[in-house]
Amino acid sequence: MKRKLCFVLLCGLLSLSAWSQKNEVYPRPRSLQYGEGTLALTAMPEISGDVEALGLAVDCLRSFLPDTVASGKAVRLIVGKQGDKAVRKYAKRIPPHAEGYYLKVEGEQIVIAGKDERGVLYGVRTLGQLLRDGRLPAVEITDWPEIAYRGVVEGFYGTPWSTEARASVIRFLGEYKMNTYVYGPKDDPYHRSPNWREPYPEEEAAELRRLVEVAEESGVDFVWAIHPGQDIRWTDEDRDNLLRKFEQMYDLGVRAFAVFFDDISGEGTNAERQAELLNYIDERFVQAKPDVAPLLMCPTDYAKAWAQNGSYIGKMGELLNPSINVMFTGDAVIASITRECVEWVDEKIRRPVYIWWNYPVTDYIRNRLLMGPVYGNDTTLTGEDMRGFVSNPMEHAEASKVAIYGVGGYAWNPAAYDALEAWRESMAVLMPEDADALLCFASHNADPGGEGWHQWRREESVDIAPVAGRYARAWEKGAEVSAEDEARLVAGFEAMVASADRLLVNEENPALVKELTPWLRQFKLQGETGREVMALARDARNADWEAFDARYRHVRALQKQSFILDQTLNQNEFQPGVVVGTRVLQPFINSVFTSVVKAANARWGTSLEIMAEYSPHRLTTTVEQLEGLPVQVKGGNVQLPPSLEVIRWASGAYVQVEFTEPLPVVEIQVNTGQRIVEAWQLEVRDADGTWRTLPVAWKDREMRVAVDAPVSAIRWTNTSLDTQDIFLRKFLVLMRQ
Ligand code: 14T
Repeated sequence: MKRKLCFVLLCGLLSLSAWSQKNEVYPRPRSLQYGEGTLALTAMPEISGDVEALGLAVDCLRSFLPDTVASGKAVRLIVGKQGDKAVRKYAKRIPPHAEGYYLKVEGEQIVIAGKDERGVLYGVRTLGQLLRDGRLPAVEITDWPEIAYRGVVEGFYGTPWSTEARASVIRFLGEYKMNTYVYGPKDDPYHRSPNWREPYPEEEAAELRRLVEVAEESGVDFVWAIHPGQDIRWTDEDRDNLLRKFEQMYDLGVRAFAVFFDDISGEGTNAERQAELLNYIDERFVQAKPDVAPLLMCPTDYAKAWAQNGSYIGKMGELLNPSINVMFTGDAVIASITRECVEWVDEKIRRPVYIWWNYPVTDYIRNRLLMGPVYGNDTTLTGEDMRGFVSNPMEHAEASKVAIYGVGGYAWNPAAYDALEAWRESMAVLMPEDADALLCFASHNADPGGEGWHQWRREESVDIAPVAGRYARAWEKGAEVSAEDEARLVAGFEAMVASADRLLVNEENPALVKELTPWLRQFKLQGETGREVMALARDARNADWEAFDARYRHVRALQKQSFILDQTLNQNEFQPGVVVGTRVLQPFINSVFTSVVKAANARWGTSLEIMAEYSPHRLTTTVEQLEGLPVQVKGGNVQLPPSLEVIRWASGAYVQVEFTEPLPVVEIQVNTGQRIVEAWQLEVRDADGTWRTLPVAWKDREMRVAVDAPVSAIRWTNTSLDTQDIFLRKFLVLMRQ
């Protein structure tokens, strides 16, 4: 009972610890020393310093203090940046780093001495975080950021963020001492080819102007990026087109610019021409205007996997003016940032790299959310290794804040960054009252899945994974299950249902709830299915046929509801649908369901279907590992989920997918992780019921066979005399849409 309670309370306890940390400063300062006692601060202090010149810092102060002068003994705030008269006494305490600050609370006095204007602002932000219930702790802080540029690059494909969403993220960046928002949504036609030459229409221009203001108010640099590479001509005319566009953006208030050359083909990829253009822009525009920040560029070979011999990227290093910052995504498009890769690219580009981190972006897996902790990047990297670190987020702006918060902590001070702590804290920042429910949801929605283009993976459902593994293996082997494990799993599923219910009606963060709703509905169903499958296992163990029979029908109904959600919500042309808990929970539920129903069929002589997820189509197989595998319907195509383990395939064994009716199959794609030609046979059953064998053809490392006829079933057979071990990385049937 104690254990069970422990688990039920797990999410709650995590959030409690987040609560007790709430008055800690985030990102964590370099050095923080608490002194004795506290200071009451309930109104604006008496300021010594040039209030006019302090600008943003004073606005920020007003945001958390009422603008009335305190009655009684007034608190004195000595504030200014290096060189200001007010803080001359503290000159030696100011850290010699851009955006750094010194802060001291002692007696009735507060000192904030910044290295520069940003530093003063950050000192005030820290003060705001220290202030709880009108009291400040006595404290001495010396603090500065490790990485110069920190924040977000809105650089994904898909629906660009709304102006509201952008404003909200920009304010969030400022709040947690990030200083950069790079504007580069792939689906803004005025950012990219073919319309990059055109000025923004009035309405869009007005919205961008507003965002520039929000950034200004937040202490964040708004960097506007152009993406001209797909159709640029290396002529004076296009060069002038680009500069004219930059001038228009300058007129809207933009003071930082970027040029992206990623994801293009053809003439635009020419390294020398790119460098020539960038240097020209740098000299004639960026350097020529005293108030424009250093130019930023994204190269065509932006990941090491593509930059292999490094000749393109090496040329960039050689040719580009030294003040131009160069972006890079790491070893691969989606990757954890390693020291080895950073050192490699730094040497090639001859300057510290500006990391474009492709997390939590989901434009390649649009049916998922990535809400796990930000972990895995090298924590020994310093400002000498990296000039910038920005996160490419999801098209869901609010949900992306979980990751953005983590990135802020990492980039401020990699060495002191604690991934799990930051992750838990972010829940309380986004939803103070329902932080535990949000944490429960986030803990099961973290892994990109490793299918398709990108292999990068994330841990998911970490607390329950070992328990789930033990329980599922026990059922598979027909062994005794542990009552304790069973109780923990049931409690885990109940926590999911409760969390989903609470989050669905949460009123603290409507924007977040709106983004999450499709996934919350799927999450609730998954919790209910999990709970019912656990009960089904109990009914089977108790040999209670009546209970089992009723429960089986219920589980079937839940599975079908989940299928319907996946076919109706979040429909897009790339990865339509809504999936949750894909790494641990869904495979667990499927595996237990399959084992339990198999056992029931054996015991009662029934032939209940064992295929776990609902599908209108059927799978039959003599390959044990594939039994119960769902036949998925994705965007009108039919597929089997990719196997992540080797599959033992006996001589003559087959897998067969049977459709509800003859369907217009265009092509069949099978990827077994190796090139095999002779020992396998692919057959289709035509509309008239006759089977025919298809000639096998290879494209890249995959088998692809054109069909172009109505087909009622497909069969894939090991025709060799031996058992074969293969992966089933892909089994995809493309339909005429
Ligand atoms: F600029 C780059 F650093 C970059 O990452 N470019 C795109 C980016 O816009 C996108 O959000 C990201 C994640 O999908 O990856 C890049 O786009 C790709 C990457 C591919 F490997 C598009 C197609 C790919 F095959």
